[in-house]
Amino acid sequence: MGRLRFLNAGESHGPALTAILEGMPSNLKISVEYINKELARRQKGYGRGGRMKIEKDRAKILSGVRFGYTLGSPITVLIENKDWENWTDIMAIEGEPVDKREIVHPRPGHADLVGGIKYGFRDLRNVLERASARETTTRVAVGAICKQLLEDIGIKIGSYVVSIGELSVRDIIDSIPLEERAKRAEQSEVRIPVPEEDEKFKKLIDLAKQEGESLGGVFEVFAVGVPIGLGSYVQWDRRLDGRIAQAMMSIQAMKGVEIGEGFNLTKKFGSQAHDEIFYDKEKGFYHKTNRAGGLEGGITNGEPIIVRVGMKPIPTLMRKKSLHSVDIRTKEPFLAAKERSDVTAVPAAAVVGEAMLAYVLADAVIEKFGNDNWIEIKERIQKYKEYTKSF
Ligand code: EPS
Repeated sequence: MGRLRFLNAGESHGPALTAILEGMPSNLKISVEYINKELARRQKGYGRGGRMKIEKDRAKILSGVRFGYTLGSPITVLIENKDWENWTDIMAIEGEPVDKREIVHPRPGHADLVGGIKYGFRDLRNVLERASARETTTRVAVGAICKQLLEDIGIKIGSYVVSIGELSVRDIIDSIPLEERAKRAEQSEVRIPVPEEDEKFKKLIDLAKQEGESLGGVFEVFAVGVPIGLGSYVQWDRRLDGRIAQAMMSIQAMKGVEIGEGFNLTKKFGSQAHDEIFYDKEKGFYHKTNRAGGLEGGITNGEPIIVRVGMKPIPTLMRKKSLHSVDIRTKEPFLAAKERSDVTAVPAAAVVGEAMLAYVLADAVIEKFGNDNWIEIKERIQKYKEYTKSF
């Protein structure tokens, strides 16, 4: 089949979250510590709620890895929900509910109402448990495995936040190289590439918290060191830009994806919108600009892949006067349910975005170069890189 795939399972307050990643080649070195570091990165960010104080996400590998190397068989990752011990009654696998309270006031913007109607639930907890962004923990674990494959062939992925609410650093980061932006973002409590601006962002988040509000924002994810030729133009569902957009939009609360200069390109004349082609014996084919964000014709062009993703504010509001909703039993107007939640999760979402990009790129690498034995695949990639230079 030559493609990677993963499934995940688990409810937000169930015993654990699991993922099965299938299609990884054999003989790839995997570090569990690496996965755990990525999981910790996802848990950070100013503006997270109480749940992150309870959890210390750690990955347990149940299959597919032996003595630190992949076997080529499905890799199962398990992450326990520490909070489960507080939910054993409400989330019991068998028996009758002890706590008779049900969630009947759907939150506008959440899956609550549509999920309840679709699956026929009178207790909307049955929806929110799976719709929750808690699920992204497993995406980050899978992404961390994919990142290890990519790094072994020189592909690095990073991210940073460019705006939260009305506050933006987009105009002041132009001169900072991509990898430096990510490095600096690691020092920032809100993942911005200019940590000196943190206080402004934190004040806004504090204000939102005081008001019982939530905030969205924009983050950018990039990949450097990507060879020319991943993805394809020959069929719609093989176009890599489309695959990246789908992966990003599938993250909870995402409402927009741009690649490269994205919507800004629509305002320019053609002569100002494209990246001219140059050749150098050492570098091979290259561009001096990267407006296309590393993708032309659904194929990587060797320049960094740049993806910009827009996240809406989290639907759970702690305001006294919450948003209008309807009691699903009585059909009377009611104010939406309040649940413990985050004020903002844009910094964490950026880390999830990295994981999704890592997955899509690892999939594209495997699609192009095969998925049996990583040692053999790496040799093939090396030869291919020489070919693209001398083409
Ligand atoms: C999250 C865990 C959740 C939320 C958040 C993300 O935990 P809990 O619901 O127990 O507080 O903090 O999810 C949402 C905001 C949502 O609407 O789903 C996590 O692990 O990232």
